[in-house]
Amino acid sequence: MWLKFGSSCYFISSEGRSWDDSRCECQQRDGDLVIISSPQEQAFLTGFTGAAWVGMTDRDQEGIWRWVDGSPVSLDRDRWAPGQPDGAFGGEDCGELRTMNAFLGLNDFNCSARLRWICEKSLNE
Ligand SMILES: [Ca+2]
Ligand SMILES: [Ca+2]
Repeated sequence: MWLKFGSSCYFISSEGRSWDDSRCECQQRDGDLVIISSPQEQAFLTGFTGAAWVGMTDRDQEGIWRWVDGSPVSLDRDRWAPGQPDGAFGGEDCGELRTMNAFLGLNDFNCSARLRWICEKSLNE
């Protein structure tokens, strides 16, 4: 499913893959996993799935979250699900967007989990 918001198009998958495989899928469509650069963009993308991969990781440096373009992820509590990122289960290095009753917002999760994903493609390029 493709959606337009602002100057980007977004693809929301119906199947689930690991974070790396999801990123490949996006790159094959000339996009990348979504970079959520504003609260408005996050609000728009919230609600389509229970959980979906987004383009952030702390693989390079544990606890330092960056988007796939290298920009820093906001540490604003309003953007993250309660208590996240928590590095649970020995380290969770990939980012997902959750839409669940008591678990709403960004979360760090195990990169090999198979989740749906959101790609972004800029209309300006
Ligand atoms: Ca981590
Ligand atoms: Ca977590």
